[in-house]
Amino acid sequence: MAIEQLLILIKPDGIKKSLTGNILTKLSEARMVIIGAKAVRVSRDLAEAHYYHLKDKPFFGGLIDYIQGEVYGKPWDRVLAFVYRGEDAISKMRKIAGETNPEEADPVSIRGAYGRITTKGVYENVVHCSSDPSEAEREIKLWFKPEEIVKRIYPVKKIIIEKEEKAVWA
Ligand code: IDP
Ligand code: MG
Repeated sequence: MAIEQLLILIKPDGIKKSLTGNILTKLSEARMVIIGAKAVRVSRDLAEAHYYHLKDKPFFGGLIDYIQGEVYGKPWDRVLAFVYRGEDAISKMRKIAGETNPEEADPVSIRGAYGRITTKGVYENVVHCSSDPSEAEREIKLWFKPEEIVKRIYPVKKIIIEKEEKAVWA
């Protein structure tokens, strides 16, 4: 038993199909706590960094287009990103998410219930779910800044940034 945290993304197909509520309800069965949450328009750099370990796969190009969501048009070209934390969070959440291939996933899992494989071969599997603690740490640090998470889960350092342009409420 270990306290873990992980990154969950509701991918653009989940948003377009209005599945956000259903997905969060299913995930809540694991009784984990949300410690970070936001909407993100995914840049190509972020998409490629997130899936860098798959860059040599034949489906990589389609996967990057999918996670960026531009094919779905506005306002669906975004994802919802969450950090969940709790006991054995990764295995519990992966079980609820289901297997990668939506056709092989348990039909009661999120991917089994809501996912599909497109005629172009893209696995539209509705959610991303980190698969081990080191992947989770890499992904959380890629998607979230320390101040966007309500708990100090990893060490931080203080730096002074001078002359940085930043938008504030007018
Ligand atoms: P995971 O999301 O279950 O951890 P990974 O192997 O890390 O699975 O793959 C990342 C994503 O890449 C998957 O969620 C899916 O969208 C896509 N993907 C994985 N394998 C295939 C494939 O064989 N064909 C098409 N897309 C795939
Ligand atoms: Mg993975």
